[in-house]
Amino acid sequence: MRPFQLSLRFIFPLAFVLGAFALVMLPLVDELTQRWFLRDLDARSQLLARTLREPALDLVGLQDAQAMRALFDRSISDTHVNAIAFCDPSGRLLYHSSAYPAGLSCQGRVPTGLRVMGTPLEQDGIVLGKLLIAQETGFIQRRTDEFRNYLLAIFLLMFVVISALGSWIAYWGWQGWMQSLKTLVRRDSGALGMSGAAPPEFRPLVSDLRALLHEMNLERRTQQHSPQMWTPDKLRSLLHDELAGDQVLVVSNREPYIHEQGEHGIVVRRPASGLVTAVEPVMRACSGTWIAHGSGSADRVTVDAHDRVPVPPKRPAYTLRRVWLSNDEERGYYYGFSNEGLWPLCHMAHVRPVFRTSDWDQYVAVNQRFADAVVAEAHSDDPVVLVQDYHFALLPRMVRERLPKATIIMFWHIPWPNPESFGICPWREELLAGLLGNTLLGFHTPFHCKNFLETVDRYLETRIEYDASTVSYGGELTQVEPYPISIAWPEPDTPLDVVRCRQALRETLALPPLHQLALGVDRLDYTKGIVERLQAVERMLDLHPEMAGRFSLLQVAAPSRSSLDEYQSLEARVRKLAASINLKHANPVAPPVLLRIEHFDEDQLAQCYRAADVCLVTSLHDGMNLVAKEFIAARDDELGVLILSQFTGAARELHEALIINPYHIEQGAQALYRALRMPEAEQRERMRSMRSRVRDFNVYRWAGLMLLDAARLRRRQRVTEKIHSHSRQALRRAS
Ligand code: ADQ
Repeated sequence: MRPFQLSLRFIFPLAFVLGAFALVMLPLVDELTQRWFLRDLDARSQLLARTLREPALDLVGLQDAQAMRALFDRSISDTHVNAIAFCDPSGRLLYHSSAYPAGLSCQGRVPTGLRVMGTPLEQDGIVLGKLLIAQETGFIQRRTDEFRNYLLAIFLLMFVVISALGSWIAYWGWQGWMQSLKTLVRRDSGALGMSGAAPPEFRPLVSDLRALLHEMNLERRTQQHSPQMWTPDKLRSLLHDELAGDQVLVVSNREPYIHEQGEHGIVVRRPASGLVTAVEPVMRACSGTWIAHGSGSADRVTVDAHDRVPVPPKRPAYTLRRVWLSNDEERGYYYGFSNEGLWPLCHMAHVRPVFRTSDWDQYVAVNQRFADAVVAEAHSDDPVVLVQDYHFALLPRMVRERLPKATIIMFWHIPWPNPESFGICPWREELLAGLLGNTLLGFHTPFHCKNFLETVDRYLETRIEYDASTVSYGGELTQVEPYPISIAWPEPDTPLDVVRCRQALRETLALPPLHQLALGVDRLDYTKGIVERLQAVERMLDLHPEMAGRFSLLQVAAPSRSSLDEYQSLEARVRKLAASINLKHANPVAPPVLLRIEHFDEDQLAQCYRAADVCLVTSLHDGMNLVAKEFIAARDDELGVLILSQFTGAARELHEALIINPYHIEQGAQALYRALRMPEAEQRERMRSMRSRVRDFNVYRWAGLMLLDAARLRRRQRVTEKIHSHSRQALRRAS
């Protein structure tokens, strides 16, 4: 197919050039042949006149009309000569051949289809008259037409032969080129630098390819054998080595720092968001620009004239560029399409997605606004753009159209559903086409990647290489890979030790010092399984009533998307359920459920993680869940038990947690009871193993692997461009 397309590239110009040539040439050739034939006729007439001169003069002298006619008739028998006549000097017709056309006269009148030549006949300087020789010209047009047809046929034949020859050369050239390239790559990937001499036409590419393959091999070995090397410094040096001088732009809906108007002035708040938790360390390391929605009440007064503000406020390391959204835009794009449509669509939590055309319109418009901001912030035509999450499914293609050379990496922080579930979205094709504007598209797990590839396969006309995990769409390639997200491993100088945290938190909550505490930390979202968690607590207390007064669940839930009905009713349901459990298992020591619907700061959360005996993560569906990893990272005493839903991405990594099905309330209750009674030795064994994994597979590794892949794809793109330009030159030489 490819060689055929290549041939078409020169067949069309060839047809055009030959056609134009024929168009110009044919009238010229017509004129030329006609002129040749006429000249030929005139020459014949002159010759005939010279031949007739002597006998004709004799017969004029004898005035023998009969002999003259016989002479003329003999001369016209086997030529194109139509008639011969003799006129006297006064223009009177004296003699003529038997055939004599009616319109022909001695005064110069010539009927159409004849060419007449008059030759004066002189004797001793006296003009005796004029010999008229009339020849037919009809055959000239016939022959010119014939000649033109031959010429056209020759042009056509030339076109067919050149095209066939060209296609054949292109086909074999392409085959040979591909074959040699394959051999070269195979040979080089097998034994770097050990290969024999490359064919001369590949020599310009060999060193590039070798360098590329060498780096890839080294990289693979580094990743396989030394995962613990991922630190902020390593990430920084990776950015420096691999993307030296390249600009990094992050796009997300949520901003990493929100300026709010407080009672005593402006305060800075960090949002409760897994995405911000994960991406912030990357930006600190690479000093790029983060483009996000300015949602805080004091955001506008803290930016400069270009809507930029340096962050983090205490020690600025990168730039935050804020994009302003109207209430309508925010309602349609964020609350509407993103959170009432895509969020439930991608999470199997039995909440039905709502799709409205007006929301979709705002989603398209806001994606375009952010894409414009990316283009405006880009200093070069090939920045590295890191797009975050489901709010910007259309943005990658919009940016790709304006900056075709950009390396666009998108991470989809939530699960990707199966093709049937995704298929209910009325704009599924548009969303998929938007996502295929990415150079690299990342999900948390291989399962989400597989779902995505199958969805693309179902709804778009693409070429998918499952082995290589790539999608080819509209001539562009998107690499789809799993990158399990993680957290930054805490600094060793964490302020309070576990014993002090336990004491402090129990005092704050008015609990006895040895009171057992389970912890839930979430955004207040129906996917987090908070209701199911409370039901498991209730069931555990039903089964083990002796635990009432010795155990409580501290549920910290950050208000989220509270303007949506679904979230309001969830909050009401959680509050009601907590109150009813507290009533049912009321005791003089402590309520079984301590519900805090509020945002905690970093230190408060760290204290909770370190003070808890058990952490409950019971999501009904979750891309990864960073709370599970934060809990593990906080436990430098190597104690504490993690109960983890099997429907989180984290469950694929943290096998030593107590894995449960959150829908199965009994199972949750049993796991909770088991966790509360787990011996310290077992806790330590489990926690140690999980800590080592989370420390090694931290957020720097997540970002590092993605950026390494991006750098690899960038190099590949450059090599591909070289190969293309090289093959274009080779083809040009061949044809
Ligand atoms: P989220 O749905 O926001 O993230 P999660 O991964 O658990 O879910 O991250 C929540 C973050 O918010 C954590 O860093 C946590 O500490 C913080 N947080 C939660 N409750 C809080 C509270 N009350 N006060 C303060 N902070 C609080 C999405 C996907 C996840 C994916 C992440 C990262 O839904 O599946 O793991 O992105 O990709």
